[in-house]
Amino acid sequence: MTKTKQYTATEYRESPTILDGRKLVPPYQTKVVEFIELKNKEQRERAIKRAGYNTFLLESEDVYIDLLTDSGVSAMSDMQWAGMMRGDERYAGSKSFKRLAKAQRDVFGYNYMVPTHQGRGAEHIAAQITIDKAKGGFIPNNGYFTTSRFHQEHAGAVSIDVGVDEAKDTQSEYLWKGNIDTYKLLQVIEEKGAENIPFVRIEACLNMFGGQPFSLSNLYVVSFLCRENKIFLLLDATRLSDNANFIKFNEPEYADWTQAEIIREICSLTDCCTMSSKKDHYVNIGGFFAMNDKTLFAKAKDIVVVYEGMPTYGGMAGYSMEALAVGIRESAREDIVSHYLAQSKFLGDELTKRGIPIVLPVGAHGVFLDAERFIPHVPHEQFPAQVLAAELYIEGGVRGMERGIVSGQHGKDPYTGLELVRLTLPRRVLGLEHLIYVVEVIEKLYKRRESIHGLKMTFEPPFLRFFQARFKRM
Ligand code: P71
Repeated sequence: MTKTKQYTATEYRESPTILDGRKLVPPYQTKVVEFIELKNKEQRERAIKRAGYNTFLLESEDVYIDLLTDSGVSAMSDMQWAGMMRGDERYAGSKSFKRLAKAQRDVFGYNYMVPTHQGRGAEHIAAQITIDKAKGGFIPNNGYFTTSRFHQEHAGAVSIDVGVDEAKDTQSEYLWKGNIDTYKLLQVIEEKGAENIPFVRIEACLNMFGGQPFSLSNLYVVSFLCRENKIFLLLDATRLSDNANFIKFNEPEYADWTQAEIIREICSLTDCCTMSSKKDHYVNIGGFFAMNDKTLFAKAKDIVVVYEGMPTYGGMAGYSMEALAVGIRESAREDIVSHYLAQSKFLGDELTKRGIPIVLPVGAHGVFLDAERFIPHVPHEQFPAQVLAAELYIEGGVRGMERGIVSGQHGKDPYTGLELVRLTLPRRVLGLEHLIYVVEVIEKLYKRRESIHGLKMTFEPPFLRFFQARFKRM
């Protein structure tokens, strides 16, 4: 594995292009460009109205700077594109799968894997084979993710949040908001009984709370508790390389470890992982379910053939597996990951300097505007994060994603979660100039924040409603 140059503390401190110890200068140059265009304000007004004030329903040609997600939108490297030419598309026994399986073993270290079309495909299989529908059960999570919770509950279990309280306070600067509160976890184990817990799930760079990492010391305790109680520990390894990078830079005990070593250590403390490779493996599509247990692997193979495809391609083409195999190895490289984490930090710092309320500390994959503080006059029932995302689009053609009551509300429960607009940075795609433009747009919007009013929902789909819900202005 490539060892990257280690900078001394002084070298870091003295360079203006280094932020929080990470280099802002990209470790790449651009070989292909995609042109983008800013539509005028009237066109933007019309476009968002047509989209029912839901940024998921905008046409991509109407979007100038697309910060909807970091999923499937990274720029691939030349080596990934080159890999695609080697794709072995034969139905069974593909060489591309062997290269993917080897990359998985080298970087993450699990014994077995089944590829899936993306993360939720892996979540589906994991939930189906570990949860007994008749018996149900409880799944402690460091925080929920929409698709993960859906699959746990669809399979018959109840998801329980055992994350730390700091994660729910956007202004707490606690570095490890992705940690599991081990006291809460123990309480759930005692109350529900270990035999009623199909697995504990810990997500890397906890998405819904701002892309917040867990610490390795927390994982040691969680892993110990799971092993003592004979409960499977499942890692949602989406953005794992980002989490490992945070550990290297912020958890002093591991400062001398390479990012690759930290990734391996995290995986070795868990029993299996679900992965959406569309994020930090820089591919447009792909994911997998990996595990150490032979019996679990056998069950996964039984299910994958029904819902995805042969166990040697799952939901992927040979060429996708090749791009992924290369992307997995790139994700272990500290220079590559450090660069885009520095971009998130840059965007967050510039907004903070201007008094704009965001989730602190800045997490992995972008910056989250705190809509409750940005527009405190708009109540939950009028969808503050939804309207803020719509107004941001109108202001400057910047597309963010609602992460509030529309995506977070669960059944009839009163909503107690955060109201956030996620500005997600596609990896290796944008330059600092784009980010400066985004800062200017948000600053203008902040100045006219009192002119922003709430929305009314006019269409609500039955599942994962945020994807297709429609709204109108109050
Ligand atoms: C993101 C996504 C993609 C997404 C999913 C649902 C609503 C909106 C956007 C996907 C994740 C994720 C974590 C932690 C599993 C998945 C599912 N994130 N775990 O953030 O962040 O993976 O999309 O490949 O199926 O935009 P999948």
